[in-house]
Amino acid sequence: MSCIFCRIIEKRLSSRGVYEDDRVYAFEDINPQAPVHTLIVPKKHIPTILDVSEEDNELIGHMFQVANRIAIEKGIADRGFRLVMNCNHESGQTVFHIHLHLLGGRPMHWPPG
Ligand code: DGP
Repeated sequence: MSCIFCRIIEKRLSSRGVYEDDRVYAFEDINPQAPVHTLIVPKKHIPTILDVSEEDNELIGHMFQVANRIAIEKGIADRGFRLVMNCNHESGQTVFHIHLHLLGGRPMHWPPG
């Protein structure tokens, strides 16, 4: 198992967990870009957005529900937050197991860098 996020999900690598159920694991990003920077990761290994299929529709929706829940729990829902999912190299994707970045706790700028 060479995927770093699969190893984190399997608890072979340590992480600071925020939420877990049978379909997703959410943990704090190791290199936070904002006061809140949590990664919502499906337990199913899906390398990129391009590999998402119709059978994943419910899973992807669930990831957004989990992000909402964490945003509320961390007190950033009303202020606002950003959800980001990178795809392939030019976007900045470095881990090829899809993950939703939940970013908040400071003003976000647009366009992103
Ligand atoms: P992306 O660039 O979109 O593929 O985001 C990958 C994120 O994963 C990046 O913000 C840093 C984070 N990350 C990489 N390795 C680890 C790790 O071992 N532990 C944790 N907690 N986060 C990691």
